[in-house]
Amino acid sequence: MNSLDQIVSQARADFLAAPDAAALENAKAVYLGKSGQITELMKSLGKLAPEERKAQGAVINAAKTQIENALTERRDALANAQLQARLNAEAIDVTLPGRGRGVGGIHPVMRTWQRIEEIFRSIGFDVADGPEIENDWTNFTALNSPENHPARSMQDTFYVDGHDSQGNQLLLRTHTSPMQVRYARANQPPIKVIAPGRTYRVDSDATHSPMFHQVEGLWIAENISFADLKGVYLNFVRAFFETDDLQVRFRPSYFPFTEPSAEIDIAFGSGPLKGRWLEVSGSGQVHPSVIRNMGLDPEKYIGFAFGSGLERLTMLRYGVNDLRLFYEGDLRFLKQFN
Ligand code: 2NL
Repeated sequence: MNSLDQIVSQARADFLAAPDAAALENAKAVYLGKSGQITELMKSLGKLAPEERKAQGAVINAAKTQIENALTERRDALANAQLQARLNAEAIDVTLPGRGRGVGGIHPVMRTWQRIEEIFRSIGFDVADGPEIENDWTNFTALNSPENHPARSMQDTFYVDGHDSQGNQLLLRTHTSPMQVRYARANQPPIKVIAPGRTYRVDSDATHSPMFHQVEGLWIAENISFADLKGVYLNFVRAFFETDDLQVRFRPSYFPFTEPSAEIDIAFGSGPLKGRWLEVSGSGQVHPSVIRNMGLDPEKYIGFAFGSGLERLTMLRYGVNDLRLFYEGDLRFLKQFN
């Protein structure tokens, strides 16, 4: 074997031994680089006689081509091996079922909210929606809550820094009644409206959450009586709990914004809660001062109102025994309602 053949076969061996692209380029330099063996042989051609130079040049060129081919071959092999390794590492089992996209659901309290709107709309009530950041006049004063009432204390109500354009202190509404006041001031009687929504109180334990939901109802007209409130509420609870086997009872109570006032209790005729009186709402005839704060004449108009907690209604309807379950976002709980 002449020395050129040796160079070619050594180059082949070196290229094959190169484990990666960088090593291969280093190996290439030994033969084809600026002072590589083939390059040096080419340079030495200049010292030969023209005849010899031509013959020798052709032989060196042939060797160079062989080395270049071996280099290309090894480059392709290394690139293929690298691609194959990546494909193996990132292997995807296309036969696996897709992960899918979880289907959202409606929160049980929101479900109650929607059902209540539907039921009251069906008997001619409008649905009113308004600000959760209220002012103390609309939330308290207009509703006959005296300046020194404990509900107005820093301990019971979330106050917001700042005042509205009338100079009234801002706060998070403690009930949805202020929306009823707004609605009554903006509409002419007869008024039939419910105001469902989020409300806030400084209260947090097993049966109280600082944020909870209420629905209040208001009916103002010239000739209505407590019997109308009773009829509306009975119709509501029978529709809401999907049973006529249910009794309603009004028990005397006190609220600053109603006089007289009553708690509304219900009792199911069957089921796990059968025969137990359950408190579901406060209610009453709207206090004359409150009617006046709505811009109406209490000698002409009479109003009836009620207020119920959406969490409470939801717990009774579905048999949920802990209020906190509504706020934990635990899918094992929430999934049961969808
Ligand atoms: C409760 C008590 C009640 C009302 C809410 C009301 C609204 C206006 C005027 C008069 Cl604008 N009253 N709402 C009346 C009586 C009771 O709710 O503790 N609910 C859970």
